[in-house]
Amino acid sequence: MINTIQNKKTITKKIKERAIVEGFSISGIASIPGSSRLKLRTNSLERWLSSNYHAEMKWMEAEKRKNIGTLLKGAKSVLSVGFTYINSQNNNQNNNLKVGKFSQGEDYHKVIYKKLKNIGKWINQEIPDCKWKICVDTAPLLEKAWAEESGLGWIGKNSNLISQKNGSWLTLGFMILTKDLVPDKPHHSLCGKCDKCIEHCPTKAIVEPFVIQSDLCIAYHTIESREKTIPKKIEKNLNGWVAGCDICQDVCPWNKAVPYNNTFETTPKKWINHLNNESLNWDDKTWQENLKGTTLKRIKPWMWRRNIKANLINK
Ligand code: B12
Repeated sequence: MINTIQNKKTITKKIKERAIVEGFSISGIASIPGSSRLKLRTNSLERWLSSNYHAEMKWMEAEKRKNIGTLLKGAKSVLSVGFTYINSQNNNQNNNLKVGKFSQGEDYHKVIYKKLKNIGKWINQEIPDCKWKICVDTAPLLEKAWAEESGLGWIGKNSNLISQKNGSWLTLGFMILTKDLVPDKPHHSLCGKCDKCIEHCPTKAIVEPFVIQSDLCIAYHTIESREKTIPKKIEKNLNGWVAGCDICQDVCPWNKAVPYNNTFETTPKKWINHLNNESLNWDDKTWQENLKGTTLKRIKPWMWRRNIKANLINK
């Protein structure tokens, strides 16, 4: 019995260490089905959906999102990882047109997937009877809630997962496992009385602490919305944002002195720091070439033109 517990502890530690070796800045483990906190977060999702805060993102309604067990038969644990994307070459200060820092380098979906796959290969050797499944953003999973449950950090008032050491400049990745592992303790919130994110959001998209109304969020309108035009009340507050928005994270005190991850994966594509109105003349082929390898591919050339024009109207 003691041997089994010891073995479980050792393998848990090794998996988390592998994640750091692969280049993640944080890693943690949660047990499925999770604590009562996870039930609360799932209720929050229900409330969010019934308030229509997902706007046109109908895919957010997938029932599976409420039950991680449906993603892998026999799932017992989750490995959660955070990939730091902030790079000392990110420059949104003096730019005419701005792009969210999470999307300035290599496509984080691919970067995280590749690293997790390496961990998977290692698991195949070490625990051959363990099945695993990788989820990065696109699977119906309440990612921030599971990251919080795994002890990576807490869900901040801006609704992003914040780590005490690494702030919120993290994209998240998950590996669901059929192996029973030792869970980490969920992190408690350290936002305290700070409301900077709520106060600084120019479109008042944080309608109450922790809750984003997507159709008020600049990130939603510039990345997700397929509407032909951007609503006037958003348009006049764009202030240069053409793809995503970092305001609620830029003002967060937990992001003030966090370590950079200056790797090729996070280095901004050259064109991003020089993006200006001339890009309106780029044809679709030029856009495709520039967007290659980045997560910005999701934004179609016509949407870039829509977003840039919307910025110009208020110049
Ligand atoms: C839909 C979506 C969006 C939408 C909606 C945003 C949102 N907050 O839901 C839009 C397009 C607006 C968006 C924007 C961005 N996104 Co986004 N998005 C997602 C996605 C696909 C689902 C999020 C979700 O489940 N929303 C549903 C609602 C119910 O969840 P929620 O806001 O997280 O609500 C939680 C809190 O309210 C909390 N809660 C409720 N009550 C209480 C009370 C207390 C006390 C506490 C502590 C918490 C709490 O519980 C809820 C459920 O977990 C995830 C990937 C995934 N599969 O999870 C990425 C994800 C959240 N996005 C991400 C990123 C990077 C962004 C942007 C920063 C990009 C940018 N620079 O523009 C912005 C940030 C905007 C913001 N402040 O949220 C990262 C966030 C990483 C991190 N550190 O947290 C994720 C995790 C993708 C990834 N794999 O890395 N996104």
